Formats: sequence, structure tokens, C-alpha cells
Amino acid sequence: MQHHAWFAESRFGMFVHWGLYSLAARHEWVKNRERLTDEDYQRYFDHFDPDLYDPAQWARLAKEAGMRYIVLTTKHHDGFCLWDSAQTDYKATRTPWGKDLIAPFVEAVRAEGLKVGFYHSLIDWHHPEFPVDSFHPQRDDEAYKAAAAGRDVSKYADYLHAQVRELLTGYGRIDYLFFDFSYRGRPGTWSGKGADDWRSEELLAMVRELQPEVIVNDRLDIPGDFVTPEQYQPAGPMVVDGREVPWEACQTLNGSWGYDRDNLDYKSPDLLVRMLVDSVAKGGNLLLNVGPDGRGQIDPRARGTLADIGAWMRVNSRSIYGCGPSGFAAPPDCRYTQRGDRLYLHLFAWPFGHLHLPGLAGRVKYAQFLHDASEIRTRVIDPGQQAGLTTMGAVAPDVLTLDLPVQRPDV
Ligand code: JFZ
Repeated sequence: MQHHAWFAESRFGMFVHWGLYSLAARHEWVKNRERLTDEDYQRYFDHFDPDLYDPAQWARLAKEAGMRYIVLTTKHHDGFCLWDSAQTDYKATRTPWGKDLIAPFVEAVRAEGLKVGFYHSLIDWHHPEFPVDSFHPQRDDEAYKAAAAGRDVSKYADYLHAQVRELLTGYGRIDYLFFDFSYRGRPGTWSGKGADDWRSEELLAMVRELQPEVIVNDRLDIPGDFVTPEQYQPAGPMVVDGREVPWEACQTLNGSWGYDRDNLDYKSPDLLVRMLVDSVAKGGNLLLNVGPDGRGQIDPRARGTLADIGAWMRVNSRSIYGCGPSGFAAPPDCRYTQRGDRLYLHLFAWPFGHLHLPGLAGRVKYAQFLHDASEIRTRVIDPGQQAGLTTMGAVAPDVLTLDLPVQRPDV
């Protein structure tokens, strides 16, 4: 749809997972993973006081990394709300912090000229009417099941709809929504939830009415505007019902979405740039996550990674923004991105001396490095002249050969 054009044009956004689990600092699923009760988990609520929360800095870091939109967890599966919802007391305004966190976020993101996105969890481990299921953190023995009996998912759906209405009416224009997530169980069991539980059709109709231009993901268990492969890069363009659809890969820095202090399994900036390029080459976006800590800070390692990606984007973003897949097939360890008649070749491994590009002979007017506009000399090797000392091996007649320096330029 035309009013969603900004999304594919942008290609790169920031995901922010931030909430009570940031204080536990050991993964956003900590309540589930460690089977914590509401009482166990209460300590994070009682100590939630993010005095260094500075959404203007988050927005600046995103912008300097070349990101064009930011998506914040308004509520994650633990049910804790970052805004002053009238539907619950389980919210930032009732913690020691005492203030709404969403309005300043929206304002800061807008001030940097970035698009505003909300992540909103469908799953809610805190709400008293959310039926216990296989993902529920607390014990799933018979006694607990009995205690949790009589929960009415339609009452939870009322709550969900009322909260989404608050989010879409209280903060001006919202550009993007990420609902999370549906997981169908076997009928008659307590193990899953989907469109009937969330009343997804009705919810989506309300979303369209309140924010006609918002782009919505596909995790309501009904089709959305884009699909969301998570923590993997698809093999090629994503196809639904025979048609290519907008998609966005979401990826972590270190395998955890929420702040995870002792997890040092970081992806390198170089790898993350390749993941971004890979997404664009396959017609998708990359939503790269940061997990601010319990005081609201994006930690130094994440900041360093964002800065490195930003240095690459400063000179190479023309091969990202507004670009998509090419009809030409890239050689091994390469990706093509294309915008109009500009073809961008990304080399994931540095070849020795020459690179042979099938199908490009006679199709390229001029070749240059993107980072410094320096010319790259090209040649088409005449298959009839291949004998003797100058041979470069059997080269097909449609191959364009690039003359490359031995050293990869340090960009
Ligand atoms: C969900 C959350 O559980 C997670 O904490 C994080 O917020 C992430 C962005 O989204 O995780 C999912 C959701 C769906 C699938 C996998 C993980 N899925 O469909 O495979």
C-alpha cells in the first residue's frame, strides 16, 4: 500500500526491549524460564526507577546508526505497561519511577525525524483473566491449574483492545505496530491462543480505524501488512499465497532481547552489516534490537556496535535506502541490491584480484567503489582470445570482470 512506502524505503530500524525484566538482567522470558510467581517478580516492579532514561539519546543513537524507525515494547509478556494505562495498576506510573515512559519516547523519536513503532504483547502473564497455558510462567500442576480455572479469555481480550485503543489515541500518529504473538494449541486443550482468543479481526479493524496509515505485523494469527521472520535470514524473498510480501527480520545483538548482563555472545558489527545487506538483497528490512538496562541506558557495547554500523552507513546507505533485490544473480559470497538502474555489489568475502560477474558484460556503463567513488576498471574477456599466458580460464561471453585491489578498502 502506498502509505506504507516509507517502510520498504527505510530498510533499517531499531527494536527496543525494555521493561521489568531489564532489572533481572537475564533475558525477557526470565519469569517463564525460572517459573517465577507474581510475588517473586514483584521485586522488579518495586525497584523500577530508570533515572537515566533518555529517549532522545536512544533516538540519536538509532539515527546515527542509519536506522529510520524505532519500535519500543509498550508491554511485554510479563504484562508490565510502560504507559499510564487506565486499565491496570501494573504500570510504570505506580513504580518508584512514577512517570509515563511512552510520551517522551514518541516525542524524542519524532524529534529525530524517525518513524514511531509500538511492540505490544498479546501474551500477558500477569492479567488475572489470561488463561494459563503452556507458556505460562507458573507451575502447571493440577493444583495450579485449579487455582487458575475459570479465567475468561474474552475479558482479557476486552482489556487488550482497550489498551491498544489507549496507545493509538494517546500519542498522536503511530507508524508501526508489532503484536506478539499467536501460538495455536490443540482444540480443547489449554496450550495455545490465536485469532479467536484475541478477537483479531475486530482488533485489527479498530487499529485501521484509529490509525489508517499504520503498518501492522502478522502475529495476530490473521494476515497483516508484513511478515516477521525472527532470528533467521530467509533464503530469498518471502512469499505468501504466491505473492512477494514486505518482510522484516528481527535480530538480537547477543541472542537475548531484554538486557542480559552476562551474555557476551555478541554479533560483530561486520556480521550485522552483512545481515542488513542480506535482508535488502532479498527484499526485506532489518529490525535490530537493543535491550536498555534497568536505569534506561543502552550499554557501551551496544553503543559501539551501533556507531560502527553508522560509520558503514554514512558512506554506503545509498545501497540500502530505497533499494531492493536485483534481477541479476550474484556470484558466491556476494549480494546485489538495486535501486532503479544502480546496481550495488556487496562482497562478503574479498576475492583475489578479479571478480567475474555473469550476465553483466555490456550492461554496465561505469563501475566504482561506493565509499570513495574511485573507479573500478572492468573488462570483458573475449572467449576467442583465451589461449596462452593471458588466459583467465574459461569465461562465459556474458561475464564482466572487475579489477580489484589486493587489499579490501578499509571502510
Ligand atoms: C517473541 C517474544 O517471545 C520474544 O521475547 C521477543 O519479544 C520476540 C521479538 O518475539 O518471540 C517469538 C515470537 C514468535 C516466534 C518465535 C519467537 N515464532 O513465531 O517462531
